Amino acid sequence: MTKAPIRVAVTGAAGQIGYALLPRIASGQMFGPDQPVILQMIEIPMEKPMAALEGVAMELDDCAFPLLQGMVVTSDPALGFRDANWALLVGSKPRGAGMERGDLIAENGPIFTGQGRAINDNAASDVRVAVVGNPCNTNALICMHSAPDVPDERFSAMTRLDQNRAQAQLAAKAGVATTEVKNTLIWGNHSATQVPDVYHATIAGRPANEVIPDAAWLEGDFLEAVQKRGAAIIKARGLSSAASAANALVNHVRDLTMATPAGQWNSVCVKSDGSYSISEGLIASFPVRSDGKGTWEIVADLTLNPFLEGKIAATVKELEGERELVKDLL
Ligand code: NAX
Repeated sequence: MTKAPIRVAVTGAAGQIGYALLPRIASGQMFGPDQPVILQMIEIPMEKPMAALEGVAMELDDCAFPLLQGMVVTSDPALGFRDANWALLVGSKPRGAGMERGDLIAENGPIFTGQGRAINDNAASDVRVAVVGNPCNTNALICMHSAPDVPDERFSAMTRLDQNRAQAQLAAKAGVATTEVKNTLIWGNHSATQVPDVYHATIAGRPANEVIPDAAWLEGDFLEAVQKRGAAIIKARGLSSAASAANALVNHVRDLTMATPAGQWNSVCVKSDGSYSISEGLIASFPVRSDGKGTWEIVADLTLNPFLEGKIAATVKELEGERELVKDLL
């Protein structure tokens, strides 16, 4: 029997991540090869992005994807989020010249208040929300607080790209395929303070820090390479990560919808329950397992060494500072 379509709302749909993401969703890579989808693509009400979005929709038409059962092209969030089962919040205001991180947070706050309300009032009762637009943790926090009828555990933000970057770096250093590297993990904020954790990762079934017995590299160059990979891509390409970000969002949604293999986890920014000394209520990256039926849990009882404890304290401090900046919106 044919499945009912999933309605997927995507903001920033005419942007570069949107362009790489939409065909992946429409071809079945996010929700599966037998799951029809309807794409509800949302942009800002300005001539250029809306014209670009029309062009994206034309290209999606031209792919004749068997699973794509419909498209909505709109600048109206109420229409864009109507009956949505997933809301992928990719669009946000980019950092302008001379803008501090605090300015960026303040500028983006109202966008995510409005989108949270629109999701609250229009989306399907089972809606789940994934935030990519930066600063994604705090944007997700604002969105969650603006959608009181949607349970908090339905909100997430993305650190899967950072996890994938860490996995690729470890595989390259160890000279193995990426599939041999498991349980790389990101803690905290999706920012330069994020904490890539190799102390719980394995390479070919052995602890990563035994396979790569080079603490100076693991706590130095490796950490920096992951934290600063986004900047390195911008320097090389003149544009920020798009294909890898779209790929990570496909992974992120699958991480939350499919059962996580035994003994494994993925990095997902979710509402903190206070574990690992991460202040309760923050949206922070944790090791997360999904049961494949819509429920996830934070993996409990990992042991943190003093190095990780110190780094996690710093990223938590940054997240607390961001929460303080937007406290009027919460
Ligand atoms: P682009 O500037 O190419 O596209 C963003 C699009 O969002 C634009 O078309 C813009 O018109 C639209 N937009 C802005 N405000 C909107 C609103 N209120 N409603 C609907 N659409 C809106 O950026 P792109 O490269 O696609 O990146 C999008 C976001 O992802 C940025 O905030 C970026 O910083 C963030 N990223 C997050 C990553 C993560 O791992 N969490 C990694 C990749 C990326 O840097």
